[in-house]
Amino acid sequence: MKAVSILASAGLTTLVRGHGYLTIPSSRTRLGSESGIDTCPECTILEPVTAWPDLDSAAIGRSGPCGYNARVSVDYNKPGADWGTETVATYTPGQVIDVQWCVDHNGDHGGMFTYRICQDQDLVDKFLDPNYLPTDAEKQAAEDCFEAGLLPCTDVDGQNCGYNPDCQSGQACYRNDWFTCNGFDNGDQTKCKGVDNAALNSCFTTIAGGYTVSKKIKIPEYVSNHTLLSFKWNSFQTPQVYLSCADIAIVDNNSGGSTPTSTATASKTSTTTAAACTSTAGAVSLSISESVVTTYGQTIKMVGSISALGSWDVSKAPALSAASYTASNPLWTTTLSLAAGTSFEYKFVKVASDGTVVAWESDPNRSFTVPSACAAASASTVSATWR
Ligand SMILES: [Cu+2]
Repeated sequence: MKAVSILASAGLTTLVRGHGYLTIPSSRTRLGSESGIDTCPECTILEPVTAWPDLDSAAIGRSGPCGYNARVSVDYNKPGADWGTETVATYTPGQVIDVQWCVDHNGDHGGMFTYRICQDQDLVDKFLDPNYLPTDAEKQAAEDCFEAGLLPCTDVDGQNCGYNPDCQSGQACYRNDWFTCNGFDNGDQTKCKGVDNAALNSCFTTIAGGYTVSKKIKIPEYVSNHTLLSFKWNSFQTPQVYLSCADIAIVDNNSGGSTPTSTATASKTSTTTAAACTSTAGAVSLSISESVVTTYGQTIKMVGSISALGSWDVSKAPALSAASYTASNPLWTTTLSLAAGTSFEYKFVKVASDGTVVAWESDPNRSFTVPSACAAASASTVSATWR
């Protein structure tokens, strides 16, 4: 009996040490808490991991970019009726927005945190399907993309972006693109609580009450009707990483509800996006790039389900250009003008100089929907890596 109770309390100690989660915009974790299925939203945690000083070194494994809460066995990488399948906020490209997370009074581990957006819609789509649980490999691929899509503190004009006082110059954590909590051993009002110095219970946690941690981020020049904002906190005190994500939309303000006819009008009056809209009314210019190593004589084509992409006939599919290709950045690019709102599936194919197919990309087909607004064209890109 004695041994059992010691084990039980040791386990409890581990669980009680925490922690934090994204609250604004409403993360899946917050929604899970508000719906009652998650009894400890601040416990969506990955441990033990090497969280410090190299902020990028921890493999995220099962936690994925949206987090896995082992306490309640909820995987937030899959949308769910209890934590949302729709977007909770709509932003515009380049907008500076307020974001907030909540740190528990009893688990303020200090450290650094960041917000990220992955601009590879194919990868993100795997996290938007209520009937599909991404594999660990897909979670890691998405995490790599989110890491590449870090939204730097320094992108927001006038925002104070300091270095973590627990971090020495030359260490991997000595960076101010991430946000930092205050120093760990400097008395009261420090650590993550010290960012806002907010009152206890200024946000909801289940263990000991929470403090808000507020920052500003700049939404990238990117549009998506449904994508994810991922929050990551690497703690300094413990080998723990916290991940949560929120379902958001990024749409161009100039575009809302435009028909092809009215977007043609809009293109004449818009100052920022007119150039992308000057072609055919209702057409959107798509910048395509595919990162793929080829050998001399090979060409990359983009073949797909619509006639502009050859209707799956490689001989009729448009070829990409190697004009930007270098050994260190093997990029094939092109620009396509497609009707707004068009949805299609596609793959990239390697074609030999005689036109025969050398290789198709692996399944499944990629998919894309051309933004329904002309004004979105300036940010319409398809950026992919051969698979
Ligand atoms: Cu903790």
